[in-house]
Amino acid sequence: MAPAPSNVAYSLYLVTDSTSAILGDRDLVEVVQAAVEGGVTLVQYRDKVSDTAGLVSTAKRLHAVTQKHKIPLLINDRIDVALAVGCEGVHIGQDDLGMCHGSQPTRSSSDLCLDLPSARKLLGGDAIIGVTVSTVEEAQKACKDGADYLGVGTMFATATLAKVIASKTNTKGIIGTAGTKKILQAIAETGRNVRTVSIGGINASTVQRVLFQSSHPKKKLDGVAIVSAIIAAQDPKQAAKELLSLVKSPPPFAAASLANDQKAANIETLLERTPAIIKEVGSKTPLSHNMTNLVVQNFAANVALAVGGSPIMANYGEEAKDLCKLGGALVINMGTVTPEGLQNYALALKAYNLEGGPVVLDPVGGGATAIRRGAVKTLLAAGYFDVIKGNEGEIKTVFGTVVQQKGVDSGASTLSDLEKATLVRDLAARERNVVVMTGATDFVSDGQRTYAVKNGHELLGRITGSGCVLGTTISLMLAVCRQDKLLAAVAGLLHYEIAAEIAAEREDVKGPGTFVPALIDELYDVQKATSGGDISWLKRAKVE
Ligand code: 3NM
Repeated sequence: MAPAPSNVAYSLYLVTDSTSAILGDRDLVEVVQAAVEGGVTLVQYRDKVSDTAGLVSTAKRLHAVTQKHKIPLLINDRIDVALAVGCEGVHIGQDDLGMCHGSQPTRSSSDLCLDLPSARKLLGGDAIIGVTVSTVEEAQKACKDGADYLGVGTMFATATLAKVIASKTNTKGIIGTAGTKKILQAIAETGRNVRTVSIGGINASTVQRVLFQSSHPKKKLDGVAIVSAIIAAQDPKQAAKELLSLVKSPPPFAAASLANDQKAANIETLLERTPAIIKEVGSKTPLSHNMTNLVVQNFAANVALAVGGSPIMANYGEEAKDLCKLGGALVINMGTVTPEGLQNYALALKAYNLEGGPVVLDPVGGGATAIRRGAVKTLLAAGYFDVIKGNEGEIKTVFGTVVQQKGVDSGASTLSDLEKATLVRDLAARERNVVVMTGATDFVSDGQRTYAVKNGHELLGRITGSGCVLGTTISLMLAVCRQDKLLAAVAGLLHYEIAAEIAAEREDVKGPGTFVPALIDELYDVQKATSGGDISWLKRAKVE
């Protein structure tokens, strides 16, 4: 017996595909059997090509497999097939809710695909009925109509979807982890216990991040639905086994995080713990792997050295496979972005994510051109960033607000301090990371703790790359403090901005030109002093 609807495990939901591009010339039932042996917890038979007799015959064979393993079998859209087979339920795709009869070549007017309430009437209260949703409104309606679970998507662009629904008129949007989180929140607010899986482009390298980043404090995904990463795998059993074990463990970049009650809970603890981090950078000289723009390469390498780290300016993505194992951190700075550069960033990001090595995103000039807005989206979909650091224009762009930056300048601020703090907090909560927004006052948040740092100097705005090298500084702090990323970001901000203040006050600093070498000197001095136990510079800290 398959479990009752309320006890179904949604962790690893296999959705089948019968097109040769994915299945090849293999027998679908054998592939599904292998996947079920590997640990799939639920199967949906989705076949847009066979006629009704073929569907019923294959569904019966599949049902024999799933029954043996005591997991449910659902049929995509075709209630008549589910009834004929006596399986556990159906999945109703949004595209099918409004166009049940006859618009697809293989579908005839006698095929039975219905809306949810009608399906429920026919199948009864014990049947499992799921619906595909890609918007908050669709999710709210499906919850109200009594869905047992929702397939939330499309997570990432997927070749499978393109092939499967190419003939449909209503193609769905790519909603990513941010869109999924909004839907989860809306479901939580309905007060109904409707289960959820994410679908679209999910595979072994994305699954943990999907579960981690989509998660809303009030509702998590119950699992993931997968087509090609299992059906098209050479060894579907092994693929399912690996995916199930990934679903059940946190991603490497989250594994090291301290429990909330162990993190620096207020300004006093943040300031107290800052010197130890700076000192550790000095003693460990961690690697700061910079994939950065043409303008600041030399400056960033000098700053990394002055702060106590060991820089490498490696823009070739393949190198990250080795570099990510050296205990350092990566900075992806998308200034002077090129198509090839973007591919390299995505490769490196993946390597660091797999290893759990911290990554800083600096979305330089993200709101300046359509290409850079696109690059921001590509990078956010490509992997997880532990810290996103940018000016107001850049952070707004990452959040999804359309702004027009003039080059890499932030542009005039349109936000009050409270609005800035809210933006930074909301973006950090959405991405489940740390966001730093620079300006006259810098704002930093991990979605729960939000601080304003009022250190720094006007001369930082008069030299090129001052924001970029802050990213490099923060990367070094992150390399030694993975457990509390907010603390690492604050330590980096304070080291950098207070050194800038001290440099700007020096008598030999006459303007931007003399400020640059003085800044490098003072970054070095703050490191040296702190490592020697002198933390008097920290008295200048203005954090609130
Ligand atoms: N439905 P893969 S995405 C069947 O967004 C299906 O509703 C989707 O295939 C939706 O795991 C999709 O190979 C295909 O990316 C998912």
